[in-house]
Amino acid sequence: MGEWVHDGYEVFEGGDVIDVKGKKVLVVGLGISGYAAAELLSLKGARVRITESEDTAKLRERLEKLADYRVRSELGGHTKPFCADAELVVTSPGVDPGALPLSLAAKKGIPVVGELELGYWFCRAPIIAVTGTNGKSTTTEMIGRIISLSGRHAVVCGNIGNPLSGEVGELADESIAVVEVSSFQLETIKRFRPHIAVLLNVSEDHRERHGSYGCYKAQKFRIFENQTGEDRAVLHSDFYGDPMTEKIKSQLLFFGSEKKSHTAAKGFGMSSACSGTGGIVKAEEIPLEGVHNMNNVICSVLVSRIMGIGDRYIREGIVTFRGLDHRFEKIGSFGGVEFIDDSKATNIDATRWALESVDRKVVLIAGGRDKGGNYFSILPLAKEKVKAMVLIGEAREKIKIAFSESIPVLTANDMAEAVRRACAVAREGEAVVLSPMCSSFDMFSSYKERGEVFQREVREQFQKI
Ligand code: UMA
Ligand code: ADP
Repeated sequence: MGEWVHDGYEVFEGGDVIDVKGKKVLVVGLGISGYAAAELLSLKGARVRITESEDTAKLRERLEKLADYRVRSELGGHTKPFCADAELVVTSPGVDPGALPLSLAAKKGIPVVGELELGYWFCRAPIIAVTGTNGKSTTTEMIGRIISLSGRHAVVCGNIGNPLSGEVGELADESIAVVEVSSFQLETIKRFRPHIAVLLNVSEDHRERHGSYGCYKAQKFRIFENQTGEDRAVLHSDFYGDPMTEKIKSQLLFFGSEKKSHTAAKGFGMSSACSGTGGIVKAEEIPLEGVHNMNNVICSVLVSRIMGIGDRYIREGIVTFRGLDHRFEKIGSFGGVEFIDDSKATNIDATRWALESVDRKVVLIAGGRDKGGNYFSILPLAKEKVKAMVLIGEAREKIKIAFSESIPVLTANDMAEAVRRACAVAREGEAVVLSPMCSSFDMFSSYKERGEVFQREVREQFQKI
């Protein structure tokens, strides 16, 4: 694994040596990424400053935890004088590239990297990186579990809610970092080079940040950008023949539960494709439900096999994994109505898969903060599967335009009202599904809180009866 060991700095094209020791480094944002980056940089001897646009008790508490490191900070806004004289800027994924500290750095030619890139510089372990519009967390978690079951030390981290920078201290040469990677993070990589890079799927998402589908897809493909012939690129067979796939320099492997993977196999030899679980586990033994999850399982089998993990561990990892909370999570049947919490469906395609996976008529609770997607794209399926919709949040009027001519659409001011209205419409043998197609930030702190409130309201409804 020697080639994976970094010495803590990188030489960029153009000759800039980013050895952080003694360097003035500006960290932008004090979320979990900024905190982990600031701590890692301090431990590596950098002179750290943090600039943060908000000023809250939580942020002050977080800053307090960095007190031992003599970090300088400004909360409540980014100011020019504070951000001006950095030698390196480390940004957080949620910070827009146009934000003042980043535009200032760009003007002055100061290198800007993201927290993921920083973590990579100091990561001694090989990296399995997983990206895609949907299924990242599920697949990352499943791969991590399988590797752990085999007895190897694996750390699941990244966009899943656990920054790589905060984990590098735990990772030894023989460990494996299984890293969920978002398009926001890929936007600010320079040398990030995973040993195995996975692309699960790409569909319309994050238009508010990337502007167009093309730009978003291009960011996703950056996961392969620094790979060489020694590395592996694992892609869904949908990407077979895609002009962007053809630019990848690492060894290509395809997976997929559809016929297409056989076409891919023809091009690359059967050993390069995986169109099933290779007999390791039967479909009926897999606790995860839905066609979409089958893709995640097959991908995990392929990645585990590349890593040389024995079939019994792969099997055990799959048959014991019941899925993550708020992802197509069946929370129970009340009065013959099935309730499903799919709060993590923050884009249209995730909801499409949820509808595909329910074999009943659905009362769909959707809405939240719009991300610029085209809701009409799901209309044909919705006409077939959705009995009625209950819309919440900022996007409800926009969503209503797409569906109200074909499907009964109700609106609600909060989750309690949405659940009440959905329960009034749903009949025995049907399902109430929260699958919002939108982010949660207009009404909740996260998809997690949204899902928890939904589950609480469902239980309250049925206690009253
Ligand atoms: N901030 C500024 N200036 C700005 C904008 C934001 O200072 O111009 C500050 C905010 O006030 C806040 C901090 O930056 O205090 C937030 O930074 P952040 O948004 O990057 O959030 P983190 O807490 O660091 O969490 C990030 C990811 N968040 C985003 O990408 C928006 C988390 O993914 C991820 O788990 C975490 O890093 C660890 O890697 C969340 C997410 O929604 C779950 N990801 C998107 C997705 O999955 O679709 C990409
Ligand atoms: P991510 O981390 O990419 O957001 P998650 O595993 O958290 O992915 O799942 C997010 C949403 O996408 C959930 O609604 C889930 O049911 C759905 N989903 C999971 N895997 C896939 C997939 N392979 N294709 C499409 N949708 C998926």
